[in-house]
Amino acid sequence: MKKSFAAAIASLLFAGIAFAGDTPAPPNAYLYIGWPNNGEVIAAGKPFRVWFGLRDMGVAPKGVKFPNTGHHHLLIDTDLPPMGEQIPNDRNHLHYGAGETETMLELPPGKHTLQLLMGDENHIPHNPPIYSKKITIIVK
Ligand SMILES: [Cu+2]
Repeated sequence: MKKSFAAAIASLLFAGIAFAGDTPAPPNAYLYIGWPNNGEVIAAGKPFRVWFGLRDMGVAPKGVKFPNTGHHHLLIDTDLPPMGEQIPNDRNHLHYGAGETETMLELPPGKHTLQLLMGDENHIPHNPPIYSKKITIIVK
């Protein structure tokens, strides 16, 4: 009994260290993709606008430490990255470090997933992490 309680505490501590950054998220922050909608069919061969929706949290550029803010990351065709470290910077993880709240995107024909994830001034997800639902779009 005593041992399992200790193990539970240890696993909670481990989870806290491994799966979240140090920057607190505002309590009611809500992140969503304003457009496209889940299941949207998009014309191939031309850029489309992705609108980043965020409530009860502010946007600040990368490198700027200010309470209750972060900057947007768009995850394309990938799952959420590890929450305790810097969000990767590659073609599947786009950073909007200037404080952008929308972007133009062009994707090859096919099914794609989009998901937003907030990162702090050092590109590390907040605690708890603030991310949107993952949506699927069809480009054709
Ligand atoms: Cu970033």
